[in-house]
Order: sequence, then C-alpha cells, then structure tokens
Amino acid sequence: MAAQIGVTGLAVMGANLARNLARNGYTVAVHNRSRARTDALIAEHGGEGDFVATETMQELVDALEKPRRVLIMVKAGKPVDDVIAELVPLLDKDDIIIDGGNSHFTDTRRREAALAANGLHFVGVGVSGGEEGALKGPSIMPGGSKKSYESLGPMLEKISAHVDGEPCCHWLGTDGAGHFVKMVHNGIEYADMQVIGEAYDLLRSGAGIEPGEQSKIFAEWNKGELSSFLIEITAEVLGHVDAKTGKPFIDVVVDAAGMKGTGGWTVQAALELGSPVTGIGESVFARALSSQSAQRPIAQQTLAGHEVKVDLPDTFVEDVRQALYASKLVSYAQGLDMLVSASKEYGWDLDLGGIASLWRGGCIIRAALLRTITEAYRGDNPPANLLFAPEFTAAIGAALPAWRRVVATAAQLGIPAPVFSSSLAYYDGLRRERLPAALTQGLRDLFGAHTYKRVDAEGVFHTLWSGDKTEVKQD
Ligand code: NBP
Repeated sequence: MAAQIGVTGLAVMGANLARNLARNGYTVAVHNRSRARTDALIAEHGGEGDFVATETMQELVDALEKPRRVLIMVKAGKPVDDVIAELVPLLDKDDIIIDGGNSHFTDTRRREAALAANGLHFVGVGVSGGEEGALKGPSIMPGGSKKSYESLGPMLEKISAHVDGEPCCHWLGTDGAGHFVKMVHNGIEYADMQVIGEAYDLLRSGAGIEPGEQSKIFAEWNKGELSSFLIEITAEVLGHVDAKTGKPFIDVVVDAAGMKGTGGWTVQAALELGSPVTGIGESVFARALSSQSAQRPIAQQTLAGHEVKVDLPDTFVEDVRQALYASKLVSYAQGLDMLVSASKEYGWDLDLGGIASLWRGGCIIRAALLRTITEAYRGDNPPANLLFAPEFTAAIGAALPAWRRVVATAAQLGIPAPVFSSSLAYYDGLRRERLPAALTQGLRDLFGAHTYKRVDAEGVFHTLWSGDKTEVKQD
C-alpha cells in the first residue's frame, strides 16, 4: 500500500511526528539523510504502526500516493533549501511539500512563491510542544495555500492536540502565516517565562521566600486564573532539590539564559511592523543581559545600588500574583496586536480567536486564559486590543493597584522587573490622553524638518526654527 505521507528528517521532532502519524493509522514513509536514524526508528518503534523505510529521496517519493505529501523535519535554514532542491525534480504538479521546522516566515514566503511557480504546494507549518507534543499531539499552525489544506488538513488535525473535542490545528492563512504565528507564539512564551522569573525573584529577593516554599505558591497559583503549563512546571522546577549538593536545583544552575532565536525574530519582525511588543522585547533583552558574563561581576563591584528599605505589605505574595497576571495579559495583548499588524501587511486575514483556540492545547503557552481570549474574539464585536474585551478590562483594572505597588517596590528594592514595569508603562501609555510624543515631534521638526500635525487644523506643518519661527503649511 502506498504511504499517505512521507517524513524526511528523523531527529527527535521528525521521528516523533512520524510515530504520531503512524499511531493515528496513517502509513508513513520515512527517510533521513544518514540511514542510521531511519534504522533506529524502525528498530525501536516500527511496531507502533505502518512505516515504509526508505534510503534515498527517490525511494521516499516513489513510496507515496498522489498527490504526494512530504513533510520536511530538518534543521531550519539552508538544510531546508537543500532538501527542497533535492525533492523538486522528483515531484509532480499538485504535490505538497511541508516544512514543519522552525523556519523564518520570510524564508517560507520565498519558498512558497518559488514552488508555486513549479505547480507545487509549499506549506510552512509551525509545530509547538517540543518532542513530547510532537509524539502525543502538538499545537499545529499551518500556512500555505488553502487548496493544499484540503488534502493535508485532516491529517494534521488528527495528530494535533485536542481541547474540548476541537483540534489545536486549523489553516491560518497563505504562505508564511503559519510560521509567523508560531514565531509570535514563541515570543509570547519568552514573555510568559520572564514574568514568572520576575515573580520568583521578587518573592525570593524581596520577601525571602525559599524555592521549596515558592513551589507550593506556584502550585496554588496554578489552580486559578494563572493556570497554565508554564506555571505548573515552575512549581516542579522550584521544588526540585539537587541530588549532588542538597541545594535547591535552581541555585546550582548558572543564571545565564539561552536563546535559539525565535524570540529575537519576533522582536525584529515587530520593529519592521512598528508593533510595540515591549514585553517580548524586554524578555529577549533580559536573557541577553543575563549572559553578559564579563560585565556582570564588574557591575556588582562598581555600580551603586542605593536600594530603599521597604516594609512589604502583608498582601505582597498576592500582589505579585496579580502583577504577574496583568503583565501576562499585556504580553498576550501585544502579541495578538502584532498579528493584526502582520495580517494587514502580508494579506493574511488572521483570525485571532482561532489562533488563541489552537494555543489552548499541545503547545508551551497552553493556559486557561486562552479559552477566555478565544471567546473574547469569537463574539460579534472583536476588540481592537485584547485589553478592551470587557472581561480583560475588568481583570487588569482589578489588578492595577497591586501591579503599581509591585513595580514601585521592585524599583525601590533594586530588583529588576523589566516586563512587569514595561507592561505597566505600555498600559499607562495606551490610556494616556497626551503623550510626550508631541515634544518628540517638535524636536524632530527643529533638527530635521520632519514636520508635525496640529491638534486644531488639518494638514502637515513645519516651523522655520532657524528663521523667524513662523509656521508653514506643507503641500
Ligand atoms: P535538528 O534541528 O537537530 O536537525 C537534525 C536533522 O536535520 C537530522 O535529521 C539531520 O540529518 C537533518 N539535516 C541537517 Br542538520 N542538514 C541536512 C541537510 N543538509 N540535508 C538533509 N538533512 C539535513 O532536528 P530537530 O530537533 O528534530 O528539529 C527539527 C525542526 O523542528 C527544526 O527546525 C527545529 O527548530 C524544529 N523544532 C524543534 C523543536 C524541539 O523541541 N526540538 C520544537 C519545535 C520545532 P542527519 O541525521 O543526517 O544529520
């Protein structure tokens, strides 16, 4: 029997997706550049379903029913182009190439256009959930042509996570839409992790609550509106004790955070779009700062602190929880707003409610909150910003006094809380009647004749700053 799908690239993600497909009843042809991975997959998991082991790309293509579906799961970047170049001469019109790796959305747009010219479908698919998700049901974010989704969609939906009987997968938009949404998902994941880190630091350095005790606090928080995979695993990591030293595990981990790049990509794309994703940006830069290993010891020795002693309120732990929730809401609002900007720029018509719904299961940012976000966008009047949805306006308003207290306390104690504080600045900036941007415009007009608009007249103006300071209306 011809295989219904082929998978090339059998490192951890490709092998687990192939197994997931086979476990769901599909016949899967498998291939890897070096034969050893194929053999290992068949030897260890061949009994889980129908696999067709192949050694060459030609054998892989020959094993597939038509139109063919080939899923590429190799390292993002040049390897994807190499595999595409090898595949294209072997395929026929209407065959579908799927890239399930973490490719940059601009690469996906380029590849899609090039392959469309050859009569082939190219589908960039964001896959979230790590290796376990790939095996048991990830969140899947497909782009590419709508036509290709008719053939591919049912398979992807079947192997995805399901929440309330709904698959965490549906078609998002053309060309790079899927990879773009996955990139923003990862950016939000950075912000989610950073706000958790800030809460931990305030509770530890501010209130002196040790990791073991904090583990119980996070486990408790996981029962309420913060309920999410990341809060759940925070309780696990904070409760873990290092077997070698008997110390809390996190005290033996070097405090320099790594990055694979998707958070940075999100910020770069946001800069291009002029989209203020301050929470994601601060999260990326907080990781970068943590890795300034040469400068940090010097700063510890030389830079003054002048911390202010603060009597923490009895409500401090609850205040921190509310600040975390409010900052998290802002990060989601900013990420979704970036999707709106991208949707306009790239012509994708992204459905925010649908996107929030497929993040409810399988992926790293899965959270109870996403159900409420999904509902907020599914009504007749989707909000222009998540924070304008009545339930979120109320929630963030209720958290505001605690949030202000926590940010002020963090500043006085000298505990950095970049996302807590920048999210509050975003919130206040958005709601402020007059912003100092008017002064920025005045300065720009003085030094660079960049012009400005007036509050009381139509048109664009310039003041003759180096002359008699009369105002000239521009054509
Ligand atoms: P890797 O990203 O580690 O890539 C290893 C695979 O790429 C192997 O199969 C390797 O073949 C193949 N490959 C390379 Br490298 N260069 C190649 C080339 N020029 N031609 C053909 N094959 C080539 O695998 P992974 O961790 O399974 O991730 C796969 C994709 O999924 C990546 O884009 C990753 O970013 C993404 N992703 C990963 C995770 C995760 O949790 N790991 C989560 C979500 C998405 P070889 O065996 O012959 O060397």
